[in-house]
Amino acid sequence: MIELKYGAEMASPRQDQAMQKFRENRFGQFIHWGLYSMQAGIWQGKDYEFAAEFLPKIAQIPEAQWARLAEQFSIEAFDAAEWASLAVEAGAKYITITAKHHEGFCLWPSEFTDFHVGNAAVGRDVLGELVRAYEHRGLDVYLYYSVLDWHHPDWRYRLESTEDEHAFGRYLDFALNQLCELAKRYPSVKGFWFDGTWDESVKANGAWTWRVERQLKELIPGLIVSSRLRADDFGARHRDSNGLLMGDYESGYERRLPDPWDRAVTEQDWEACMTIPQASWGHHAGVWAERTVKNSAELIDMLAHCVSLGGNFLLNFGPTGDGSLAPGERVLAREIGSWLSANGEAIFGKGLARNWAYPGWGYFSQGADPATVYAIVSKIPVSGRIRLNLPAGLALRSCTPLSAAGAGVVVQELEKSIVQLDLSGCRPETLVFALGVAAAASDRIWTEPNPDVVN
Ligand code: JFZ
Repeated sequence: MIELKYGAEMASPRQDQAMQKFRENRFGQFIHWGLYSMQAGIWQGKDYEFAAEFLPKIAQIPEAQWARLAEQFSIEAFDAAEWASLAVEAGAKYITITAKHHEGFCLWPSEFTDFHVGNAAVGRDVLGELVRAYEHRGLDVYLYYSVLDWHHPDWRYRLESTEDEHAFGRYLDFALNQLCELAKRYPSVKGFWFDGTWDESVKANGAWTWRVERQLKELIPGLIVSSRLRADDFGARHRDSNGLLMGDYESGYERRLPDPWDRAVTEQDWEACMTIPQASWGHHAGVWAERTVKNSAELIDMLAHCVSLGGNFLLNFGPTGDGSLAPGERVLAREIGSWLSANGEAIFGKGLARNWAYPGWGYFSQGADPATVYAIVSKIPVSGRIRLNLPAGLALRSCTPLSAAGAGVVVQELEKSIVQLDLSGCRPETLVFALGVAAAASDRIWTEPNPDVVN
């Protein structure tokens, strides 16, 4: 073990109530919203085929010109209660909002900069409205904060001179002040999701990242902080130089999920974040983004995939620049929500089904009850039949579809631990459904390994 001052604080996952709540929530709504939402990936009529929140960099827009967009941020169609309603309809249990993205524009009236909603056309504390609206509907609120800041004059990518070091030192004070300000203004938030910490300048300041985590946790007991904040004494990120996870959960799964058989990820808490189009977090109005939009069956598959490996799924929404929700995203939210209202039992508070190998046609999940396993069927084979390979020593007791979609399932016990489910009678229009499988110790004990279980 290397001696570290600013390494991981814990060797194993937190078990306190706040962390358990994070874990049970499983499905969250990510919101990327800022000045970039108004431009929606388009500048002077040109569709920039890149993440909309990166437009000022991609289209090389001068900083001062970009900052003036705040004068147009009047968000007349914005209604925090309506956003919260949609999140509830989607079945989300928490929300992570971009308090400040790379552009530096703050959704709360910050004391430490003029570049905020209070000075924009809207002139209100938009973040405060969101925090209250979402909490009112029972959702946990997390704040996204980008340490990278394209607007602040003291931001540096790397530290090449003493002048850089002084400037960046001022920047870090500024960012810490803003973070403490957020914690004091919105003390009910459950956590912080950090971003923009990959540059050399931040990596050279592992001590600062350590201090930020500590101070925020002193201000808000039980606070949950993503691994993306941290660097250690040597600039190692997410994991310290000893390989231990920093922060409370791994937040590095971004637009990708672990392999569905990769059980190593279950050793810690983790969350994957995902865009609806292929690669834009901010609302993008171009055809480019529209072409790649995922459908609800794909997103539900991803949610189940995460849950089956003990992870959370944070699905991103990009509201438009006038404050209204994007129509296509409303539809998806409702479709996911209606699936969850029938099948949520297989998702919320569930995680790895320890003894059940990855089945290929979908995912297994399990909660505290060892006798019940959920089979989430998301890839029905052409044959219309799937196999349930039961762990050695278990026999099937019952198999109950959670929704009408699975009602036509026919259970055929083949031999020993192999059960076949014939799905040809299930409603063909339904692409994903969950079954509750109750398995009990078998009265027919066998000890030889099951040749059909692939390890
Ligand atoms: C970052 C942001 O740049 C982006 O705008 C968005 O907010 C997203 C959630 O986070 O983008 C990243 C960050 C990390 C990786 C990739 C994109 N990564 O580690 O692969």
